[in-house]
Amino acid sequence: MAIDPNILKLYLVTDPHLCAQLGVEKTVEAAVRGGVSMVQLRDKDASTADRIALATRLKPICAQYQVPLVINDDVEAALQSDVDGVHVGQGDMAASLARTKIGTDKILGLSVETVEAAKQTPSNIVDYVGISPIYPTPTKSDHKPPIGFDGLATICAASPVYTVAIGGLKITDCARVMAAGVNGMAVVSAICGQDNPYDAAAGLRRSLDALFL
Ligand code: TZP
Ligand code: MG
Repeated sequence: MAIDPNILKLYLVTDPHLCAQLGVEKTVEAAVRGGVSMVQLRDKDASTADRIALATRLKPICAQYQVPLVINDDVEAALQSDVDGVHVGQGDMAASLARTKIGTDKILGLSVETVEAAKQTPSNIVDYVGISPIYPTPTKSDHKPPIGFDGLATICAASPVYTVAIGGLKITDCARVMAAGVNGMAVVSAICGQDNPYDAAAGLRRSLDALFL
């Protein structure tokens, strides 16, 4: 519990398909070198054993840059690989149960798509919420209706915990994302699958740092 909100500034969520050419490990390595502040291993189709294996390879890469690594959805994989935490959605394991399983020291993130869900977020259990989707995005097939920047600001204001925005965000969105009041910006395709993930991450980080002055 009690995270430093700066870890949310530039949050990379991985996608094995978008990263296929370079691979997830090399993409993450380039991204953390470029200035990503947090990484979420997200692979909807992998087994828990696969996630543990990949997380175990990503851990030293992230640790070298003091970048927290969390796993999407899979509390068991997060526990067994001893990463920094877990991120759950509204339809996944209940946040309270996830917290009980991971203990008080690990990071717990929760996805919220509505003001109601944000308001109901237990601030003694959840460290941050991921608010989505800002735009429609092909990266997540089952996403909820896009909320835009006004929706983002409204949900952010209703959230009792730190916040990060996600869904179709590109470098050109940095100013509008941060103006909505969130602590950071999460991206998949703006880094994964880019010709040069290092340049993509570094560019995003420069834009965000310029707004944090
Ligand atoms: N959760 C809500 S939208 C999304 C996730 C994982 C995908 C975001 O991907 P991209 O490529 O940054 O639009
Ligand atoms: Mg989920």
